[in-house]
Amino acid sequence: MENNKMCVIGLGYIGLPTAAVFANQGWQVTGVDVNSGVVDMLNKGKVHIKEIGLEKVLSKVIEKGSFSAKMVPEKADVFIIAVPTPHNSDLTADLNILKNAIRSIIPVIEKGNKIIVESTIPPRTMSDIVTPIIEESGFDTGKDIFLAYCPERVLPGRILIELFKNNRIVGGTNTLAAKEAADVYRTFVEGKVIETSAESAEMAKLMENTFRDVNIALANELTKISEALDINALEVISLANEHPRVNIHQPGPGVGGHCLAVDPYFIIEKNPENAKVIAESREVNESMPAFVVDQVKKLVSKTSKIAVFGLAYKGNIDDIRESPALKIVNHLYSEGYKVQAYDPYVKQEQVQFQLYNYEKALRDADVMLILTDHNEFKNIDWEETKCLMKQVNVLDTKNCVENVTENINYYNFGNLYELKAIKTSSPIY
Ligand code: SAJ
Repeated sequence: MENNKMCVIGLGYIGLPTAAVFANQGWQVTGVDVNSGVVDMLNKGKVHIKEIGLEKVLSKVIEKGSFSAKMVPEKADVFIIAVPTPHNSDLTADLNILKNAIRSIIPVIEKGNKIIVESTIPPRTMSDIVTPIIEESGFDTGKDIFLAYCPERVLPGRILIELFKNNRIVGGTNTLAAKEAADVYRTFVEGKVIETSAESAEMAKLMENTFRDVNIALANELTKISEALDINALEVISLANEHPRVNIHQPGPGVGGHCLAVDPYFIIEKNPENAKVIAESREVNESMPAFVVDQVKKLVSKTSKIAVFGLAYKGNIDDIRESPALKIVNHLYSEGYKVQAYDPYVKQEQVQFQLYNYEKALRDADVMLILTDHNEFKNIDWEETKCLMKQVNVLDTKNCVENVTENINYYNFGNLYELKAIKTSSPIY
């Protein structure tokens, strides 16, 4: 392959798997990261992030000499930028890391190079922020440099599969740039590689996650309305979804993760006057942790012990970023509850409060509060639970328990209205 030198800036969840896959497909890849510890580890064939199959591919490409990690960028034909775009305290995007990454490649770029940004960014960032940085250094992005935006769409745990299989959107700052950048992905992507403008690609990426956030907000709002009107929200969702063109999402304790709970703000900041449904949806989803605590308050008095089951933002992973469970735990502590939190995937060093094992979490507890749909929580051993807990109240905010039996007090988002009848001013036991 000619013109096959690539430099990937940012060796995190997206950059590292991307660099490893390109290196395994015949590209000569230099991976760049500002963290010297990460660079040293990678050069020894050890990965710093958990992802199925990644270490194997990395060792292979290091052995065949097609990948090496460095702290500064080198000359290449293609540059891929995959650095984080965190948000500021006012929820606007902090683009400093992205700007520094672009500036870091300026000394090594040459006419004819392709620069592709994969980081999630607010709409118009390519034209309003990235393009000027490159043009100020004397290059004409209309003809010297091919500049494009290609959002990532992979799901942790399946990254190496999805990098090959998923369709990709490649938005150029002009049509030639879109084609040149798309051809880079066509060297290995099996899905469709669709060429478009940078603005459409930026907005499409954000709308994919915003679509989910808004739809989850609708399910959460339905839960609140149904609780007030004594209606089973979960039954309503499954009935409505019998319609061939309806797909109401599942309600829950809130929306977590580094995508759905963050990306909508990148749209809101650019056009708050019009982003009304998007902003309201964020508010509804952000209100869910308090709503869950309100249900706990109806169920048991404030001195009770709560066995919190699940801290990760979604099932079967250890990721706690933006997890609503953390907000709920902190809220319960501040209300005076004794919290005994357990998560089979999350380690003590990831959180500020004490973690318990399964048995200790349930011991003398008054409520089992399920906040994550881990597979481990689908079939609870009720006999053991009865021995450990003071009273078997279960509040399953993810509707994930499959073996509910009659002689436990089981609540999910379908029968919350039953809690209204319970008076917690005097303890119910
Ligand atoms: N959730 C609900 N109800 C639902 C579905 C999800 O409350 O019906 C909650 C989950 O519990 C979780 C949150 O939403 O707290 C987010 O979970 P998720 O699985 O929907 O999304 P992520 O953030 O893990 O991954 C998403 C994916 N995007 C879409 O499905 C549109 C993924 O493909 C993207 O790669 C990723 O965001 C990203 O990087 O943008």
